[in-house]
Amino acid sequence: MTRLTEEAVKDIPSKISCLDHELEKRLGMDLRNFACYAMNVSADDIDFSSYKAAIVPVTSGKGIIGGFSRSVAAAVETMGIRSSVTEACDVAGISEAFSSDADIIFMADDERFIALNKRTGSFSDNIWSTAKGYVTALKIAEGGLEGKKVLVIGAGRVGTEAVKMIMEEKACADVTDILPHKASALESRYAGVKAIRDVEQAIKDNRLILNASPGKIPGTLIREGAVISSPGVPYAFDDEGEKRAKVIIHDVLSLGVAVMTVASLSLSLFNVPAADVVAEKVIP
Ligand code: PYL
Repeated sequence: MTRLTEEAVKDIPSKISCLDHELEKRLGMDLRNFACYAMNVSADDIDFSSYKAAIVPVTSGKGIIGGFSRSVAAAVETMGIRSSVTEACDVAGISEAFSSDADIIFMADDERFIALNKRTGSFSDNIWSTAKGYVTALKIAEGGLEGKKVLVIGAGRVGTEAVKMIMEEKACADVTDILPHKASALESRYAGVKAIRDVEQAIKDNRLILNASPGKIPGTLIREGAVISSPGVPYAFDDEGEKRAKVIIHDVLSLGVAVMTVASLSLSLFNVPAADVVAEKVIP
């Protein structure tokens, strides 16, 4: 997954409310309602104001991304959950969060970004949540995916989760990746998935696209009326692509954060059996 940069996240806190309105305009739901829809729970069943979130900056690996924790806090706050960034980082930050009245603790290193629910001992994951968010956005924008074909660009962790979810929607997927063996691996794993080598032809051939890659996509390849859901960072599309597409759903962080927030809460709400759980039980 591409590592975000300070530049990519710097405007999120100041722009989060217009992102919320933008989502409402495009998909008919604000961030909170969209995330509940994606997780198949009713927003009325969650008292968001009764929760508190703590975001712990993590210095491991490539270190802290300036503005990342504040951006996560801004997205969670937009959903009606009081949020703050811990003073301390790493383990000291986790103990600060545990000793505070925070119910959900967010933390991200270079490999994983999780939301740990202190009340239930379960956690949700950003990769799964981002894929869930962008497949759901595609489904809403298209009015359903059943019986349709989606081109998934990028067979990384988000793209792979997205392929699984597209299959669960009774659709089929063409997958392409700069490393052909990654697309072929998905083809051999899932019936209904086809690995495609010629990405340019694939983009020309497909009206439904989920772009989970960091590459630029020339607008001249995009079909008129294409419906595109694009978690990939950096943003892939030029003016021509925006003109030709019916809709392009993209944001840098908030959609995945919103879904992972509801995913971490919904376990405490419905006590979902472990087998169906979207997150993993950390404390049996
Ligand atoms: C979660 C984002 C979405 C896209 N790429 C993922 C990424 O950049 N992961 C690294 C996050 C590092 C955060 C850093 C901090 O500021 O706490 N450890």
